[in-house]
Amino acid sequence: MGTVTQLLAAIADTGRDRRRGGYSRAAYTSADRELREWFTAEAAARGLAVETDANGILWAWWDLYDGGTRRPESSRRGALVTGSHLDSVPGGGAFDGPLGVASALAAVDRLRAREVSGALVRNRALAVAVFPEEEGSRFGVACLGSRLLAGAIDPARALNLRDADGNTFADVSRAHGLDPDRMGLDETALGRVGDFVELHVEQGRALGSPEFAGHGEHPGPAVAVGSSVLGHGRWRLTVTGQGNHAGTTLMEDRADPMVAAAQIVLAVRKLAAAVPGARATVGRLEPVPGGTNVIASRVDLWLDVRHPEDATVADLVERLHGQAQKIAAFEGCAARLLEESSSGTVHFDAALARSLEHSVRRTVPGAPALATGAGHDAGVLASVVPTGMLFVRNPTGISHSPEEHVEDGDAEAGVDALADALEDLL
Ligand code: HGY
Ligand code: MN
Ligand code: MN
Ligand code: MN
Repeated sequence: MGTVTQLLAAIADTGRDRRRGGYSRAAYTSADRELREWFTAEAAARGLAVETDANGILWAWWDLYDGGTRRPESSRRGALVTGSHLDSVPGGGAFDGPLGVASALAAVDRLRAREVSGALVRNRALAVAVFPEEEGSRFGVACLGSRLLAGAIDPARALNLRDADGNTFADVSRAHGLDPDRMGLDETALGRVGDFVELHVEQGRALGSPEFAGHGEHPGPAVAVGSSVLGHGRWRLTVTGQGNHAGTTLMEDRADPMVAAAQIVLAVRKLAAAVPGARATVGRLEPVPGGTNVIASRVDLWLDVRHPEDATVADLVERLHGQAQKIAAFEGCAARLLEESSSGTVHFDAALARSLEHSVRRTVPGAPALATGAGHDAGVLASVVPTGMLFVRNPTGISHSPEEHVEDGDAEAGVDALADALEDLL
């Protein structure tokens, strides 16, 4: 069966991005298919029944048995579910997503051994779930799979989302054997989720020791219990100007959207820095047509804004939009804002979070509560089912980067904590 480190080693070459470094594992690409095959094989090796639902979510079922007979599918109602995602951001790290999936498989190993020894008698089935397009790196909306499952996005809107090559989510889903007409709120699948627990690599510095800030054993607890997910949203800002020739167009004759965009990026930092707790990022900027000797006709910028208060996110975006329009007008351009996706701050189910804290603290004394600045499928599911999260130390404190890291010992501590938390809930 293998440790979580060995499980992750098996996919260490899948989706490597030679140009950016790290991994680029977008949904429904060849890398994603390889990861799904890896997961399906590992789940089958554990006797888990793997199914893909209408929204493309993988469910690996550890059903209840009466003697040697598997109980009917109706016994899956109200099951305990754990899992995460396998897709990545462009040039992402090895742990964001896969650590939660591999830890869930390793935790099932521990629990199956406890059941065989008679130490564990389960009252409900358990499933390991893998949600597609959590990063939203291909179709622009984060947690697309869990949002469809929970009815948190209009399926018609989701199906019309396009990737950078213009492929619609509907066409790509169809090419992967899904039926777009069946996508959306799935009461049957949701009815099977009694509680959901996601283990995830910590993506900031909360568990690492700043003075170390790097590989190696850090003092203090290696596992934290999630308390909330920061509200966040994504907007696409389009700045249009006058495309032209870089050599024949005098400087005073230009309406250059790239010049406007540069000032807008600076305005984003200035405005967000003045709001305590706010985070705003322009991580992606695309000039069109993008020629070295061409003044761009248009520049698209993608804005990621987060804050514990949803009203503050909305206010910050409104002010950014106003600023962008002023800057664009000054440069003879125009700016337009389109929302991609947003979800409010999520506080986890207190009862479940308390029970997770209780069991994690047995395994990891002093495990703190952690308000994560990163979005997660658990943040979406928390609106429809009792949900909790566990976080495992990332000593570099860096994520969405090849520098993201988890020490082997901490990864094992994460599996121990997850197995204990799940056992308490089974
Ligand atoms: O963007 C996020 O916070 C998450 O990693 N999808
Ligand atoms: Mn991520
Ligand atoms: Mn993630
Ligand atoms: Mn290391």
